[in-house]
Amino acid sequence: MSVPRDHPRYHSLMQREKLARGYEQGITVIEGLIAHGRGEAFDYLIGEATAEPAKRAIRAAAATLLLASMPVISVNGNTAALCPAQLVHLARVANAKLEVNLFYRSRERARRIAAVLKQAGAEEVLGVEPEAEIPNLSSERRLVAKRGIYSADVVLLAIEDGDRTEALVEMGKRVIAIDLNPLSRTAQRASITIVDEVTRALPLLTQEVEKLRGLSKAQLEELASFDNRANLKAMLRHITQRLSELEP
Ligand code: PTJ
Repeated sequence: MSVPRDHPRYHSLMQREKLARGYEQGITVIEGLIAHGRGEAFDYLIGEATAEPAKRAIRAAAATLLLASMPVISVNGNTAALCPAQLVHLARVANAKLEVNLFYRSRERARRIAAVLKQAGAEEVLGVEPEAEIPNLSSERRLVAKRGIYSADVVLLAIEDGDRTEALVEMGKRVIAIDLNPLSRTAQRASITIVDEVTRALPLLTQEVEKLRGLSKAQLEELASFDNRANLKAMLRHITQRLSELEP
């Protein structure tokens, strides 16, 4: 790796390296690199740290995962390159299934992503040979596993375009989204949006699931009830506040 450890933006540059390597290995698509750049810009505005509204969303998401009867974590080319071990760890702790779901789908890429997750410790990865379709969705993301996303009551996704989020919500599922852009369609349509960088949010979410595990159903239901719109507004206020403080 060519990034010196003492570089002030080491972490950010390493993320880029992981995605560039993911691209070379046929895991991430080139469009995914552009999507990451948009995420980086929003992360600057947020302050490259988990903001209070994101922490509240993480708590609601953890409670929702614990209440779920069939939670599924959806994995794409960006998340597979950035954080396969974190995805596998969360799946284990939350008793969730892992499913590959791609916008730019090819069987070969789905297979490679499943192999990356297995290398990171996953026992089973769904979605390589999808047998079901999400209704009212024309993109390749409609192709899902019957005993995975198709039947899930809760779906966690990250770095995703808005169409599938909408279609999943229309199917009656609760969607937990991790997206740095509070204005994106995914952020606006999801049931719970964690506006945070995916590799920061996943370990916090995993810790929170572990922390809340002992709570009663009623306590979890209270934490899981969440006003996503109000929380997104709080996130926008956080950004506005930061910008006004940074004003020269
Ligand atoms: O691997 P595939 O074929 O499924 O393709 C995946 C991409 C990323 C190309 C596809 O989902 C896409 O085009 O996504 P969008 O529509 O560009 O949306 C990505 C969203 O994720 C944007 O709102 C970004 O701000 C946000 N984002 C980017 N990087 C991160 C992020 N959010 C959290 N953490 C990040 N690291």
